Amino acid sequence: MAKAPKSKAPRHPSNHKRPTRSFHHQTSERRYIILDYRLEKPSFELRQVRDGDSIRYQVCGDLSASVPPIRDSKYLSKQQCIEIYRWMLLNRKMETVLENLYKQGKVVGGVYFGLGQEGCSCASAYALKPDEWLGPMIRNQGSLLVRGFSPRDIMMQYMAKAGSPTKGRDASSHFGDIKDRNVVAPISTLGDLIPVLAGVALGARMQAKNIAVMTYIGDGGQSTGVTYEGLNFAAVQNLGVVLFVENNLWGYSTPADMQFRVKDLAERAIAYGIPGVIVDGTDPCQVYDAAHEACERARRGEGPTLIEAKMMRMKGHAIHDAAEYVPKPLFEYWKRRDPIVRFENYLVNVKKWLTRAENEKLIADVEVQLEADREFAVSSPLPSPETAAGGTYCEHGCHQIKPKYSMPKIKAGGTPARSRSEAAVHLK
Ligand SMILES: Cc1ncc(C[n+]2csc(CCOP(=O)(O)OP(=O)(O)O)c2C)c(N)n1
Ligand SMILES: [Mg+2]
Repeated sequence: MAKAPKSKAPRHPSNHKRPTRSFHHQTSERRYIILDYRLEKPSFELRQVRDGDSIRYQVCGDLSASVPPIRDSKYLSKQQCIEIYRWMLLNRKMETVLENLYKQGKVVGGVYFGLGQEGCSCASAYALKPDEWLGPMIRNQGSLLVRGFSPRDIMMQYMAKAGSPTKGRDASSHFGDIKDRNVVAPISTLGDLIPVLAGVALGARMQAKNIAVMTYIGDGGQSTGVTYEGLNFAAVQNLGVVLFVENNLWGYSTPADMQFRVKDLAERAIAYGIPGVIVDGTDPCQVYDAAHEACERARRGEGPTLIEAKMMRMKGHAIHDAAEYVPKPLFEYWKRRDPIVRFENYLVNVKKWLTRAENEKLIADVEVQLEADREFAVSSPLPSPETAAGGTYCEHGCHQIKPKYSMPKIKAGGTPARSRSEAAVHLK
C-alpha cells in the first residue's frame, strides 16, 4: 500500500498537533490584550477622608498634566468630523435650554445632563447605520439627536407635552422609536437594555442579517447581574452588541474607586471572552474609531465588543444634585479636557478644517435651531385629560390577542368535597 503523503498542518486549530513540551517549559500565566486608544492615562484616585464629623472625598495624584491632543481618526473625513462637532454642540446647548426651562418651572420632574460626555454620545451613535439599532441611557441625549430625534422632541418630552414622543405620559428618557429611528426605549432599571439589544441582534440574525446594535451602561450600572447575563448571552451567541461602558467616575455620589476593584472596566471583557477597548471618552475621534471597529466586527458576525469610555460626569446625577461631594480639583482637571472646546480647537486651529467665521456661523445656526425648537415646544399644548387612558393598547383592532388557554375547569362529575388540586382538570 502506498504511503500516504505527508499532510500539511490541519487548518482547524483544534486538530492541530501541538509540539510536545516538558511540563516546566509550560507557563500557567495567561496574557490578554486590551486595546487602549488613549493619549493620556490619568493617574489619580479618590479616597474617603474624615473631616471633623463628616466624611469627604479627596483626590490624590497628579492633576497637573497637560491636556492631550485629539487623536486623528483612522476613518472620519473632515466633513464627518464637522458633523459630529455640530451634534455635540447641539447636545450641549440643548441641555442648557433644558436647564433654563426647568428653572422657569416648565419641566415636569427632573432634568438629566450629559455634560462632558457629548463626544461619547454623539460619536458612538454616529458609527451606526440607519438600519441598525440603538438603546440609549439617560445621559445619551446626544445619541438621540444623532438618531434623528429633534431638540423639540426632547424638550416636549421633559415638559410632558401632547406632541412629545410619549404624548405626555412620561416626562423623562423613557421613549424610543421602533418604527423609523430604530431606537429602543430605555427603562430605568440599570443594565436591562443589554439583553434587550442582544435580543434585537438575535432577531436580525434570525432574518439572516448581522447588524450592529449599540447600548450603554455606567460605571455603577455595569455591576448589575443583568449586565453580566445580557453580555454573556451576546458573547456565546456571537451577537453584534457594542456595549459602551461609560466610566464617568461617579454613580450618584459614589466614586468609581469605591465600586469595583479592576483597574479598567474594559478588563471585564476578558471574562466574557470578547474584545475590550479603552478610549478617552472626551475625544470623539477615539470614540468613533473604537465604535466603528466594533460595529464592523458585529456586521461580520464576530460578536460583541465592550468599550470603556473614560470621562467625567460634569454635573450632579440630575438637576437636583449640586454634586458638592465632588472635589473641586477634579472638576478643574476635566474642565480642561472639555470635549467640545478641544474638538473645536482641533478643527479650527490644528486641522484648519473650519475657519473662525465658519465656526461662528455653525454655532449661530445651532442656536437659531434651538431657539425655534424651544419656542415650538413651549407653546405646544399639554395633552387633554381624556387622552390619558388611551395609547397603551392597540386601538386599531389589528393586534387582538386571543387567549390560547382559559381557566382550568373541574371535570363534570367531580365530587365537590375534593380539593381543587386533586380534581381532574382539563384545558379547553
Ligand atoms: C438596577 C438598578 N439599581 C439602582 C438604580 C438607581 N440608580 C439610578 S441611576 C444610578 C446611578 C448610576 O450610575 P452609573 O451607572 O455610573 O451611571 P451615571 O449616572 O454615572 O451615568 C442608580 C444607582 C436603578 N435605576 N437600577
Ligand atoms: Mg457613572
